Amino acid sequence: MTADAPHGAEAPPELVQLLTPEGERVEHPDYDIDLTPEEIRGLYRDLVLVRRVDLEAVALQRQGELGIWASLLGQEAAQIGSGRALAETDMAFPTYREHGVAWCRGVDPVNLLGLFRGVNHGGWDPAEHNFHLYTIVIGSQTLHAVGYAMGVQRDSAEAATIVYFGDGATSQGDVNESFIWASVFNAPVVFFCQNNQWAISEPLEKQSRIPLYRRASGFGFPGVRVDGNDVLACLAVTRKALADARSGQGPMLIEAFTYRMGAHTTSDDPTRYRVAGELEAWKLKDPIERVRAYMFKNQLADQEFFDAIDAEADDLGRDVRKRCLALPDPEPLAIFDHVYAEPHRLMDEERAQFAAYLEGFEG
Ligand SMILES: Cc1ncc(C[n+]2csc(CCOP(=O)(O)OP(=O)(O)O)c2C)c(N)n1
Ligand SMILES: [Mg+2]
Repeated sequence: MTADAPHGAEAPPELVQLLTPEGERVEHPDYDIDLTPEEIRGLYRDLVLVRRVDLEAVALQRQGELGIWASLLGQEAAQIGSGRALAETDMAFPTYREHGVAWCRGVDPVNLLGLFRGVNHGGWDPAEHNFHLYTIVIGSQTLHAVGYAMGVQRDSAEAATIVYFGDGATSQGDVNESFIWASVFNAPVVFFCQNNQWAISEPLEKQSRIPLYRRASGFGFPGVRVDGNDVLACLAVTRKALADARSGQGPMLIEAFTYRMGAHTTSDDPTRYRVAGELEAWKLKDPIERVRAYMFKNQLADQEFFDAIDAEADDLGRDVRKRCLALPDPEPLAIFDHVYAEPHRLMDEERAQFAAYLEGFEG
């Protein structure tokens, strides 16, 4: 604040929040949102259904039906809020945990399960859904996204790109390079960092001495920290950032402050490195409970609505499970099929070698 700022003017609160953990609607000077009861009910439905798909996937992994699963538990609001902010022509680049964003982009959850079951390499057409394939190499998708956004810019198209990454990813060179390119070329890209406090067993303190959103200023573009467990705030902040990007105002970093309530993946045991009290504290900030409380208080839905959503979630869980178990095993040689769009000599050689290896098992 400068010395001549008007009396009473205060810096905006660091964390953009529109819905408290108790379900109270609060105002923010820079961000607001006016949703119909129908739209609020739609967001609630998204949150519940996505959590149900996630729980089913964890159960399937535990039963040996998936090789691994990266749970989004606790991050539903960050993903649904930002995902529902996207226009159809916007493009999204996910990590491996963006099941909620995939849902918003119309990707069948069974495709996600197929990837973690090891029977497909993604299973959806990124161009059809404007949702890129999952990316495991930490942070690399930020460069792909900036390149894509620069292409959009050169086509003079009015579309924004959003790219998801974690708190740990902010330490990667790729992410920092992508910040530079985005800034210097004023690329229409929104960097959406889900700060879930952990990068496997590494806590946030090992990644940064300052709040992550403030990193953006060093690269020359704005950053904002939003309550990542508040679906309304995530929607409002992302909507504005995407609109700014589309209208030529360049990149923006959104830090969605949230918490990974589950393990890093089903291969991880968080009790080895974090205390139980931390999880208990974050359970009180649950992204779904606060919307439910808000809806109850303001009579935006009755018990019948909540029961119907629960029933729909159970049906979805059953359906996803059934279709996951019915996924056919691919031909072993199919692994070489979509590595390159066109025939490739190295692939041909490797396919031939692998075919000979497989033949060694017969007879
Ligand atoms: C380049 C690279 N280095 C290391 C890994 C192994 N790895 C997988 S997930 C992960 C942690 C990522 O943490 P964060 O960016 O916070 O995302 P989160 O999983 O918490 O959503 C690491 C180090 C990897 N996949 N890619
Ligand atoms: Mg993380």
